[in-house]
Formats: sequence, C-alpha cells, structure tokens
Amino acid sequence: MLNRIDLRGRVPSPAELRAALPRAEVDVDAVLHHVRPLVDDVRTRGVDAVLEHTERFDGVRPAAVRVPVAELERALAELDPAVRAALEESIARARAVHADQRRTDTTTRVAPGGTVTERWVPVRRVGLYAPGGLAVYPSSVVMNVVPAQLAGVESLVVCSPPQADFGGLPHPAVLAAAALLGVTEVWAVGGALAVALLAYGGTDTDGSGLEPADMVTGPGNVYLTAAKRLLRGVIGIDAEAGPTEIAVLADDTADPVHVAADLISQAEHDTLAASVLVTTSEELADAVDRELERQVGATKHHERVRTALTGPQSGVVLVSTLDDGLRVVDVYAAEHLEVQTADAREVAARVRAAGAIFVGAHSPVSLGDYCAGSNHVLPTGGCARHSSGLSVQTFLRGIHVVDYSEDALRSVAHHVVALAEAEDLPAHGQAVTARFRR
Ligand code: HSO
Ligand code: ZN
Repeated sequence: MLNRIDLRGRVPSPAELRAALPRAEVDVDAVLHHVRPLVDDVRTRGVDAVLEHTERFDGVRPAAVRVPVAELERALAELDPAVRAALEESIARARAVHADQRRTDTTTRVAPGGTVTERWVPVRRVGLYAPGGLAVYPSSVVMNVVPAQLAGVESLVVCSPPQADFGGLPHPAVLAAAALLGVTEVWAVGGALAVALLAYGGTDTDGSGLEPADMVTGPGNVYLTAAKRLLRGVIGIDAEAGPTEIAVLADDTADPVHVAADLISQAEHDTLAASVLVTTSEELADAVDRELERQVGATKHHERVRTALTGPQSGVVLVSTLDDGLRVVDVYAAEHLEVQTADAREVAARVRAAGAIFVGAHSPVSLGDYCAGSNHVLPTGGCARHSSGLSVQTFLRGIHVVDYSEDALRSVAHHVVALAEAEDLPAHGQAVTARFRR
C-alpha cells in the first residue's frame, strides 16, 4: 500500500534526502488571494462580515459570535461521563508536564553595580483555535489552553467553528472542554475569519465588545494558515501548521500490527496526512503492508485513510543501518516520530529533529494526542528542524531589564564610545559621555 523508497547501500546527502523523502505539498500562497479579501472585509465591517461569510462557509449563522456562558455550562453538564473523566485526566497530565516548563526570572550581575534581569512576562490576551472540520478537537482545546494558563496569560478566548447541527454553536465537546478548563470566553467562528476577528476585534450582535488578541495559536486548515501568514505582525502566531505526520523508525524487532495501527491512526486525520515508515527490515516493511491492507479495510474512515497512505506524502524508506535511518528521520523532522527498535531509548536519544518522540512499543502517538501529558500542537512540514511544539514558552516574552549605577556606566563608557565611533554613530557615544561631563 505504501510507496517504497529504497536507500539501502547509499547514503544521500541531506539536500538529496530532502528531495527524495515524501512530503505533503500544501501551497499556502495559492490561497492567499482567497483569504486576503476576507481578512480585509473583517477589518472594515467586523462581525457583520464574519457572520455573512460564516453563513456561506459553515451553512449556519450564529445569533452572536460569543457563546453564552450558560451554553458552556450546559455542554459540560451534558457531557458523557467517560469523556469528562478522560478530559480531566488529559488536563491533569498536561498540567503536570507543562508546569515544569515555567521559567523564573534571572538576574545577572555583569559588573559591580550593573545588572541585567530577564523578566518573563506572559502575552496578555491570546486566541486559541480548535478546528472543527472532518473531526472535532476538544483535545486541542486542552493542548492550547493548558500551556497558556500556566504561562499566566490573563485573557483567553477559544475559537471554534459554529456547527449547523448544534444551532450555530461550536461542537458541545469543545464547549465542555473549555468549561472544564475554566475558560469563559468562546467564540463561534472558524478558519481565516477567526484569525481576522481575533486580530482586529469587533462588536458582537448584542453590542458587546469582542476584544482583539495579541496572539493566535492552534492548528487549522490551509485557509486559517493563510490568515495567520497575512496577519502575523498584527498578531503573534505559533506556527503555520500543515497536515499531521507520523514517522516510525523501526527494525526487525517491531511488531507490524502495532506499526500499521499507528500509521493508520494519523492518516485518519486528513487525506493529506503523512505516514512514513523508515526501516532496516524489508520483512517488516512487507509485513506492515500486509497489515495495512487488513486493518485499513476494517477502520471507520477507511477512504480517507487509504487516500492518505497511498498519497505521495506517505511511504516506506528502506535503509541499510539504523544510523542511516537516524539520518533520514533527522532530515525528515517529523511532527511525530516513533522509535520501535531494540534499545529504543538509546536510539531515541540520538534523534536531533522531531516535534515529539515516542519511545518503544508502548508509547504510540495517539497516547500523546490525548493523555501522555505531552503537547500535541507540534511543528509539521519539516519545521521541527528549527521549531518546537506549543509550550509555556510560546506564551512568554523575555524582557531584559538593564540597571546600571553611575560607577558601572562610567567604567564601561569608553567601550561604548569606541563601538559607537566604529559604527559611525557618535551620538550613541555622546549619550553616555554627556553624563560625565559636568
Ligand atoms: N495528531 C494530531 C492531534 C490530535 N489527534 C487531536 C487526535 N486529536 C496532531 O498532533
Ligand atoms: Zn492525532
């Protein structure tokens, strides 16, 4: 079922590897011309524009953008107890892990009387997006809200598209997750419109204000991503999320039943999702292929899954050695990387690029999607080479606070003057020497 790329016997350069490895082509630029007029319309006409376009895209016109708090409480009261218990566990584990990401301010004494303090200050108001296309994502509400709350963000708004089936409200599971997390502000708005409304703010149908946010995070489709690209600067963004990806680095000790199940699990998200197996074992590759045939037929979303698995973004990469496999996965820089080898811990410790790493036979990606405690908003499309997933750090800004005494300034003044002269910016030096002339 999977395309095969045989790299045994030769080790391509990183550049060649990049070209050879399967990857979804998502052309954000190609939709910018659709999204720009929407963004402009929201900027000039606010909520009227949002509701008009929402009716066109989502087939429903919410009575207001802001969801009444009573609806959040109702959704929580009506939530299936098993789902509620699972969300509570997910929140507790995520809180435990993300609490350890908090930072303390540091003060460095650079010279006698001269200090630089780094103060970590949360972004004041953040908009968090939970998608609602092929699936609904209460788990993404958890993964966005938990780090923002632990960072100390004082004002949080969750946005999710209105659903025609639920009277123009976002999906009740999303509302319930927000309520469980103590979020009271939820807007029924989706995709690019959500990003634009978060950037510019507006006035709701009842005359109340919808305050703009300083930052927008969370995954979404290509239109949402295009809006993030257009509005970055007006707002801060996390990353431009592409379709989800799983790579599995495996040797002949891996269980093909598990590997196939994990490849299918992420293919379930989207026809563009990528499932990639990197292995030293041709026998395993064959066995996984047989398993995929068997398991895909039995899975609920088999059409979507088959399209994703047979697409050019998915495949098996055969390598001669695990070292070569590590080279491949580092260049690929998967959003999720599973290591299913003998000595998985040792192999995983050598990985340099992945959004998150799942070690050994009992740490599947879907555990991380819901209940590991790790975050599931992760860099896609190779961005794990330079970026990390959502964390407390995403919502913090480090501010350097410079505090020098007169003596401390005097003792370094000649260095400032020398550098100012070297850059032909003498007024910079004079700003220091002026303090010592009288
Ligand atoms: N695998 C997705 C997250 C998710 N899975 C949410 C299920 N629900 C991207 O990391
Ligand atoms: Zn998932």
